[in-house]
Amino acid sequence: MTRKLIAGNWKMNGSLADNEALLRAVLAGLPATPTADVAVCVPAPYLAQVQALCQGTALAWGAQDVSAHERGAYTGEVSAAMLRDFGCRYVIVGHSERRQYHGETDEAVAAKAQRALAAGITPIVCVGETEAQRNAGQTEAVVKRQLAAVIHTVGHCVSEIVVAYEPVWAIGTGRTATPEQAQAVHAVLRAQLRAATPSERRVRILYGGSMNAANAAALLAQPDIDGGLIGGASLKAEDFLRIVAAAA
Ligand code: 3PY
Repeated sequence: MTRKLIAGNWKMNGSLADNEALLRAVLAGLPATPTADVAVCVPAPYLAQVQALCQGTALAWGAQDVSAHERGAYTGEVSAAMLRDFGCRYVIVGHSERRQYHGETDEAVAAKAQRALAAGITPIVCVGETEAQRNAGQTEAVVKRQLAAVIHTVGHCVSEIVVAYEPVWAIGTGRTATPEQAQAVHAVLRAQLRAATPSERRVRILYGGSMNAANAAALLAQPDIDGGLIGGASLKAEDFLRIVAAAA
């Protein structure tokens, strides 16, 4: 069985004081050898702080975006090499908030995933349909198109990525896909990965979209759900730790 991954997505939240309190509480509650991989993806300015607090612990860390470019005149961008300098193991790419508010295309997301892989960082590639697309019966076509762009760009390295299925209608709304709805999409993604690589079982497919301490166990019990990308609940140590415990 694939080792599950529970990754927090702090989004644009935190302060030096709040981060320290949160991380100390998470680290205090985390077993020395957790049965799942655990990570937090934090705003870039706090990477040095998170690295200092988490180095040598069971808590890995990462970022929430990366530039598609290697270096140069790209004001405001953060490169994969910079993330590596700060010990990032993961970076989220293609979160729907970036696709929606920053116009990120499937191709741009794929280029970011490739940059991360080239720097030895695991991209957590987000895919997911809007409510209108679900209602129009397009869920499968949308997530397959989004993942296909990444597979096409990264080739055999697809076995090194993590995929996160995040239905857009379940992000920041408090609504969650039912375990059956999520599993159905995860099975589609699994089949697509199987066709792309013989190492498809190495690819973890996380569920994201209002996963919380109350619904985590049922979602994580599904055969093709290999972990969670956790939004709001990752900002409360107790809730985050309960989700980690549910991934055992
Ligand atoms: C959410 O849970 O709302 C997320 O967007 C996780 O990435």
